[in-house]
Amino acid sequence: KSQKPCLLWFTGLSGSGKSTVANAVDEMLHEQGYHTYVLDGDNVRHRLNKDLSFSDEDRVENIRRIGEVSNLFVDSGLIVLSAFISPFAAERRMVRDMLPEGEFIEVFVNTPIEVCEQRDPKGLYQKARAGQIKNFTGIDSAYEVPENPEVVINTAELTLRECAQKVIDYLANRGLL
Ligand code: GGZ
Repeated sequence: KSQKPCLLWFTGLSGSGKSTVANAVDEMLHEQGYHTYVLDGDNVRHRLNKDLSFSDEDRVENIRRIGEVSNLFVDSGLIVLSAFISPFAAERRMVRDMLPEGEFIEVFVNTPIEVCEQRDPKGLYQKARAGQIKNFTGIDSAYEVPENPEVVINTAELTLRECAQKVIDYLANRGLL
C-alpha cells in the first residue's frame, strides 16, 4: 500500500484526548494496511525523557527530543503520531522546521479546559487546584493556542470515531494516503 511518510503532531491540554485520538487514528490506519507509530507520554515521558520535569526549560527539551525522534521515524518511512501537550508555539515551530514542507501536520485537540478538568482521568487537575502539583498546564503554566493548525478537533463535540476520521480525511485530501 502506498503511503507518504509524515508527522501528525497532536497538541492540547492534559485530558483533551490527544493520545486517545492518536491511538484511534493509528488503529484505523493500521487496519487499512498503513505503517504507523505512536509516540506519547506512556512510551516517552516514562522512558527516554524520564530525567525531565515540567519546568518550562524541561518541556522545551522534552519537545526537542521528541521532535528529533519523530523525524527519525518519519525518515524510516512511517506515518508518525506524536501526542504531547507541547504548550509553546516556538517548539512546535522548531519541530515543524525539522521536516520537509507539508510533512508536519499540527492537530490541535481543542477540548475546552472545563471539559478536560471535568474528565480529570488521573486526578491531576484536582491536585493542581489544591496546589499539590506546580506548573500544571492551563492552571499555573501556559498553553499557547496554535494559530494555524492543519486540523482542529474538539473531543467534546465529536465522537472518537469522527475525530479520528477528520484526521484521516485530511491525510487523504493531501494525497498522503
Ligand atoms: C502538565 C503534567 C504535569 C504538569 C504531570 N503539567 O494527562 P496526562 O498527565 O496523562 O498527560 C500529561 C503529561 C504531559 O506530558 P507532556 O510530555 O505531554 O507535556 S509537555 O509537552 O508540556 O512537556 C499529564 C502529566 O504529564 N503531567 N505533571 N505539571 N501535565
